[in-house]
Amino acid sequence: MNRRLLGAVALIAALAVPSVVPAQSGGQPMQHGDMKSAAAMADGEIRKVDKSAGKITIKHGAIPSMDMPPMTMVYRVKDPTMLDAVTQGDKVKFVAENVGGQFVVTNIEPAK
Ligand SMILES: [Cu+2]
Repeated sequence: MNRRLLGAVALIAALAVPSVVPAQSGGQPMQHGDMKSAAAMADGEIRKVDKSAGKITIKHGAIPSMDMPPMTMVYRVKDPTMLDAVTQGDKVKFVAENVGGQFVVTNIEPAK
């Protein structure tokens, strides 16, 4: 058996093991089965909706996955029809992605 190949396989196996995230007090319980979207949702409040530009201003809480502290910022939206569902002042939960340096909201829903 090729030793270099074995080493590579071991490395890939090590990288595939998810890192252990310390439990945060006061956080919401993890939901198994839908971890992808559950982990990425951020809390926010709509400050401005610009339908013609396809942009939305959100005051949001910390987003650890994007290394962002709480702030108010402008996002583009993935689909302009998403802006029809929100109004200034709404409390929302949303998912954002960094696409080539631009922050794009890919999902948004009313906060309960
Ligand atoms: Cu931000």
